Amino acid sequence: MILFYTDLHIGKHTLFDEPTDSGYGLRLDNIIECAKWIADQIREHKPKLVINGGDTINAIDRAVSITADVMSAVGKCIGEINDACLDVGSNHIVMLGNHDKFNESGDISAIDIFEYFNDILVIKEPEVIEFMGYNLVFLPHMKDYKEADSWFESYEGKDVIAFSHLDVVGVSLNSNYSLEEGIDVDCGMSVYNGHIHMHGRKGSVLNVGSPMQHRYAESSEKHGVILIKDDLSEVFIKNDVSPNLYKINDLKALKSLSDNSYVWFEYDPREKSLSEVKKKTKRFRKVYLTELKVPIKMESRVEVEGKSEVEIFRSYMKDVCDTELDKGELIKQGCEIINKYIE
Ligand SMILES: [Mn+2]
Repeated sequence: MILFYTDLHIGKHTLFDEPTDSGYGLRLDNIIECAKWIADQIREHKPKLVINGGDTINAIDRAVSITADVMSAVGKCIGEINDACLDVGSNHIVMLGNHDKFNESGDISAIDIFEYFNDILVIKEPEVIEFMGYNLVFLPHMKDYKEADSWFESYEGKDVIAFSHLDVVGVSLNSNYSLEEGIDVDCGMSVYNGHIHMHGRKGSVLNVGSPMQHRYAESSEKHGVILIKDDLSEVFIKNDVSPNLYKINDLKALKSLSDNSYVWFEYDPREKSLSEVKKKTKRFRKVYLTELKVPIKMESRVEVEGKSEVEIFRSYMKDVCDTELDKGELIKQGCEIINKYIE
């Protein structure tokens, strides 16, 4: 049995981050929690091999985000998972993802630190390993899809399982963007792919998905890991520990969300009061409430002419407000506004 997990993206880049008692902050706390959940799955299912499909560390932005707390979290996360592997006697392989790379080739990468530990096998180049009667093809991140396809072709029809961190043609990276280039989905062998955070199958490629949600746009019911049994049947293990992230402004949509959610709710004060919204969102694990921005409609824009600011203002009053400038009235209204804010 093989357990495949991928795309931990250890780093602080997120919209949901704030200081926490642990000192790591909310984002790193959540990833550590997720890594512990993966360790629990390893202890429970006792796979012979554990494969990390890449993008372990979010180092893609030339390492600016790799601060001491991030490095500590990396140790904690991979340490937890590797301890579980040692406990049940599984091998642990960590593959290279694009976010781990320092340079295009990836010969310098954030996962190089694991090469110095005996218990972890780091794979940065395409490689084939024989394991329990199967050929396991490993295809870490590369931009040359033809090379990837040629690996698939050369092993077609044998007892092969592939593990990759690659773009896949036609697959959505998130709800806003889908890929135009990538590997062929009809390559004729079972491919378990990382890189794509949304779980789903496309041809013979199973995009396993990240074990937790990293961004709002990756909202999906399915985040977790995959177990591949010895008869090659697969089981998806859903992660119910890590929160779902939502940014919404529709009160009715709140009903269907699980309690284990971080909800950024934009409320319209003309429709619902803050206290009502607070009541309706109380059950969620974390809630951020902000007032809905009222967008400016393009058709409501009016060009006003004038040379000086006073002239522009006068013409605005005349053309748009259909009233002549009344200084006394303006002062009165100004004072009312100021008083409102001083209260
Ligand atoms: Mn990736």
